[in-house]
Amino acid sequence: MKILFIFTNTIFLLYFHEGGLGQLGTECAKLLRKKYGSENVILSDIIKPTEESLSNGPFIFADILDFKGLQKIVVNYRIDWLIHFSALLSAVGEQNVPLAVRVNIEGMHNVIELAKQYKLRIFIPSTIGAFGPDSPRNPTPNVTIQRPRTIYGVSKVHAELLGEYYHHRFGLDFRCLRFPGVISCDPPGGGTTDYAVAVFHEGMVTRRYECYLEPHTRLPMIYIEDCLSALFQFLNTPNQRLRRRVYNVTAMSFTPEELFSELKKHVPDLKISYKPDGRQYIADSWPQVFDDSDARRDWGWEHKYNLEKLVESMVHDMKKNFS
Ligand code: AKB
Repeated sequence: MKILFIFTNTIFLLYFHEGGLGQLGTECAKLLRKKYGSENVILSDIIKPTEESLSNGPFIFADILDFKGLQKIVVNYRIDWLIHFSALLSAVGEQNVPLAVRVNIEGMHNVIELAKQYKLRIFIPSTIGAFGPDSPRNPTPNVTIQRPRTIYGVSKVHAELLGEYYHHRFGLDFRCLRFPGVISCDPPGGGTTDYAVAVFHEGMVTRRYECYLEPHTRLPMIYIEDCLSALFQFLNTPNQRLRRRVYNVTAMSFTPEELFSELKKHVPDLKISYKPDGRQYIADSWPQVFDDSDARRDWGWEHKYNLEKLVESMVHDMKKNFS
């Protein structure tokens, strides 16, 4: 009975550039392992894991571009739930569009087909980056115009639509949350919202930070704990309560200036300068305020962290982790 439970509840986390061992994946695996047992959550990547990631539970090599290899894993480990974080994020995707197409689009084709063939439940995150300059920016509703101008955004709209299609056409249990910038102690991974992570890493050590976005650039954000709660709650919501497969979620919206002034309450000698680069163009096309009322109504989503609590918690964790 127990063994059956283990196999039928095995969760499979895939990672390429941002995922299993990336900002979301590591933390997500910790949470799921606590809830479902370490052995039931398999973390995967194509890069060498750290000692820490190996100590928490099983880890295997998996390449999302190798469909046969993925089939073998699903069969051998009797996987029944797939969480697919693999993606090149917005800024890094613009630097290597062909690779972003392979990882974000071809990789997604592989995992969705795998999920269909083996009747796996599948979660794929989307992003505020799935919107573009033609979308309403304040607030950005769940259903509206989506014409993103980054390959990352284009690949995420594609994933949302293909996932919905597989759900309606083949009955696939596809679920997707559109996340805003996620803030955690893990190092930033090539996104446009990363300044809000980097300022803690660089600013708290060197007492200086050069921001690549203009001071008034407002973007939606969420603290990692809230992000994981949203994910966990959403994954566990019964199908009949979901009115859609793709939901916006968020916790707050702030500008670099607002974040830095909150951080200065803890680090008064922090010196900030601004040198906007190409990421400004991306940020200017994204939502400023994200409307997640559908998630709040349908499955009871509620955030706990506002800007003040987020900064307090980040400062505390950074001091603990890096002292
Ligand atoms: C990025 O900035 O690319 C990501 C995101 C908002 O999806 N953090």
